[in-house]
Amino acid sequence: MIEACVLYGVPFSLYTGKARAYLIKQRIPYRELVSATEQYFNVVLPAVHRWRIPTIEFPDGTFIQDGTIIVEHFDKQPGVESAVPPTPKQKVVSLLFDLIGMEGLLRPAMHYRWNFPDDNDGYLQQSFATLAPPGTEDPSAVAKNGMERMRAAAVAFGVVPETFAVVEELFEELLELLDKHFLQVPYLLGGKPSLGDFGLIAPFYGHLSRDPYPSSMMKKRAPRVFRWTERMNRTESDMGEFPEQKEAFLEGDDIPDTLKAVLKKIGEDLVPESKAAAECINQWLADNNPAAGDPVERGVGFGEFELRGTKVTALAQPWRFFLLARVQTAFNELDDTQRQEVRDLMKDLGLAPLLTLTIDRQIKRHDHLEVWG
Ligand SMILES: N[C@@H](CCC(=O)N[C@@H](CS)C(=O)NCC(=O)O)C(=O)O
Repeated sequence: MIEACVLYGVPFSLYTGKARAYLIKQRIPYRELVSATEQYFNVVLPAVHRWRIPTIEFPDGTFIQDGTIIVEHFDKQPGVESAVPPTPKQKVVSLLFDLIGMEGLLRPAMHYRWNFPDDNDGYLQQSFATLAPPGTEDPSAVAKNGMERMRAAAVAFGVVPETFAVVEELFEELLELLDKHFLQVPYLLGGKPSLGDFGLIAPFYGHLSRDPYPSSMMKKRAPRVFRWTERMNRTESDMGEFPEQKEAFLEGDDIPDTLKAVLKKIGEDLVPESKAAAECINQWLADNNPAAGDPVERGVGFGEFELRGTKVTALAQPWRFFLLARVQTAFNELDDTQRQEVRDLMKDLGLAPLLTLTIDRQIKRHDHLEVWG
């Protein structure tokens, strides 16, 4: 039995959505608190060095900051059934969806939050005011500052008026394909959530299913995707629409055609952006040659790529390659026959470049921070 921990996070946070869904689905006892508490500022922050959510505080006074590391920690505990599928294709696809959720859908998540102010801003103001530290005289001023910062972040991720049309076009197509998939199965890979579901829920819960504009759009255009976002936040399997479905991953290492279509669509954006980011980060590494142990910044310049004829300029985030390296490690650990099967699948989906794309230095974690290896 795992003793209850505290999850510092807020409902509207993208990354918290992954850790929360994992804790709920795995029935790990936890209590969620906003990070605007005396305890967070006086005890947690000095230990983890930066204000970030999600952060876990264990009863013994230790911490984990970062949703991916949180999930990895719990997923290895005795008595917890791992969310990583055991079979080759499902394992790689699951890790890929984790990357997609953490990095690949930031543009739509930010666009639909920040560029529909008439629908969203009142709601976001009350949400961001909950981040005000204890004793703040004017929480609405804290909200305003936080919102301005995040609106600027949306621009850094490549959401500018010139790209609105292509971001919307791709997202609408993705919603339609996901809706078709969730007509067939309740979770990405069958009757229980995999690591990929936990990654994908991050943009889909905190932003896209809750903020008024995209929430209404999702309910109208892709009601089954909305149902999956509900399902991912309930302890039971919540798949009454699928009375015959076993609580298990699909048999035979199957990747259904409906999911292949989703991955192909996402690849249109994920592959060129990852290539552009790798090029930019490698140039930065050559120019700056950070010492081993130096902190890794969230972004180190901007990658440029084309999406359906539109130029996109987006922050090159090294963390993307920490996540991609996990996909590649899982692939490299397979035997020759399995590797060939996965390679064929990835080729078919237009995602093969992701199996070999790397940056020139490793990213490690030390004392809660990302550092250059
Ligand atoms: N890689 C981290 C990213 C966490 C993150 O950026 N969280 C946002 C809130 S959704 C945050 O704390 N932003 C504050 C900041 O970066 O200053 C994870 O996966 O947990």
